[in-house]
Amino acid sequence: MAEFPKVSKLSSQHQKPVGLVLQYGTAGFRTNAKLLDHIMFRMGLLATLRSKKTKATIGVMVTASHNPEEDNGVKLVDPMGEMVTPAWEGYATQLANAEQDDLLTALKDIIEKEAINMSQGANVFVGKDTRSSSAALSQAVLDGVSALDGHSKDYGLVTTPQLHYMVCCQNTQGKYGDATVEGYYHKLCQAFIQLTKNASNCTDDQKHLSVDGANGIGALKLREMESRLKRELQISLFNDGSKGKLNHQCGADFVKVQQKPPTGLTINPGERGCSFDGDADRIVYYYTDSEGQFHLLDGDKIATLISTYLKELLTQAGLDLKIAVVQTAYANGSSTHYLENTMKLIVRCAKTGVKHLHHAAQEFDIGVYFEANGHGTVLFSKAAEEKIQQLTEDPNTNDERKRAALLLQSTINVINQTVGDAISDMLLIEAILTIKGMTVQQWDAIYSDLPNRQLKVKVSDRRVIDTTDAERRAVSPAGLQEAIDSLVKKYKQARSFVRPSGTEDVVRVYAEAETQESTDALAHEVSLAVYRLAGGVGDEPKPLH
Ligand code: 16G
Ligand code: MG
Repeated sequence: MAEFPKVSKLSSQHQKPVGLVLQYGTAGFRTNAKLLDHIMFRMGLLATLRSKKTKATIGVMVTASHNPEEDNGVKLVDPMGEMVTPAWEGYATQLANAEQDDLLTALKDIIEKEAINMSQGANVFVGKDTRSSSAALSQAVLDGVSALDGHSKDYGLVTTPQLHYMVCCQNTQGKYGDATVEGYYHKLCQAFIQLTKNASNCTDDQKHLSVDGANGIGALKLREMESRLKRELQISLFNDGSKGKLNHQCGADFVKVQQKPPTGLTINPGERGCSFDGDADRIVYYYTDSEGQFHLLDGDKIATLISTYLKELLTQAGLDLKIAVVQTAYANGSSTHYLENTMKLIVRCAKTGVKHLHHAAQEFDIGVYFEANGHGTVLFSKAAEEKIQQLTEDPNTNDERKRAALLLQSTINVINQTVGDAISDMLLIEAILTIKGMTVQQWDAIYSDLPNRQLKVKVSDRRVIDTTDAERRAVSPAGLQEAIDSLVKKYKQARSFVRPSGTEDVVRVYAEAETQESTDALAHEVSLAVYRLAGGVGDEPKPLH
């Protein structure tokens, strides 16, 4: 096999710190930016191999999403814009952790295992977020691609979903859209304008939305597209990165975890606002009522709004398509209950992490998937898209059915089906509220969340916890699930589960119940059970009150 002199030469400029071990986590590598130079170079190599293997364009996004500014990370994007397949996540970890002298061996190992034809061409799209470390790190990715003589295109500053979109457009020869930022704006804004143009009952007040850009890339990109929406949607953009620090006291993660508005954003009572995260693949909505009470509309509320709207349109269009909602164990029990029992929708539960939900949603004609934290999108099968298209062209369709089919078609175009996308989700939500003439309060009133609580427990090795049933039940350590079951029985409408985090060295505990008091008591008791049965370290968890 070849000796890759260029890899040897360039990799010496991107040396791995001896002994450093990092894992390709739930959504890529993520840690302090100072530790990532060699990882980026090697992901450039790996993306090039993946491109040769798939004979398609592969994406590499440099971002650490909602993490602090000092961190950075990298995500790999597969040909249809989805996240890289699990076997290659394993290769990513192997390649990342090979000591400097073993790099070529690790590389050859992957080439052999995957029987990669090295004379095949390669093409890699690279994007980055606004972190100060991102420029040098994305250059390291580009170096990795050139070390294997791959072709690369540097998109510079883009949101994570924009890069996913570019990859999909490129590999579908433009069928999904133009692989340019301009093409992305054009497709989404056109669809949004189509959707909202006939909504007569929308006042100027209702057209106003405050957006918290988390001082990140989403703010920059929203600024670029804002003028195209002006008449239909009036955006006030806060935390646009001009002064504040990325993700600091703002952004979707802050708002969801703290259950309070981001700093730096002012909205009047009753007005709606939304927050993006640091790479704009996540969104949550909120408002404050006249008593000053904060109301969060998270991924579960978003999934409910979208699936209800789609189901109504399918009925109006007379289309028999199988629609389902995919959630995770973190979905509020009230949302699941409402979707199953009132909306009569199919609901599936998947493991935490976008790739798992995405995969589950692909099994339906229309799969609406959202994590409670605001990651999500809608997938339409090819067959569903074709049926909708046919209906819009059918001369025998009556007006009501045609209108519904046209709305469905524009809905498909406003959605970024490759991955959850804060900008696209925002446009879809705004369009639905406009079409339905619905206020944020009415949306919020569809169902009431059960009180819930999340806690973290430190244990010596979180891998002792193994789960099943989409993380809803623990199979090890022995006795833990039984302990949780008997604690849950003490409270009304209660539910609780534990799982090892995929991004932090902790065990996460979730509890919900009829009242906040019983929820907090349950969360604490389950934390104690984890601490005692799964090797807790440090002080025992203390009661919340
Ligand atoms: C990652 C995932 C997110 C998931 C979270 C869980 C993507 C793009 N991101 O951020 O979906 O909710 O991990 O973190 O898939 P945890 O395992 O620490 O609870
Ligand atoms: Mg993100």
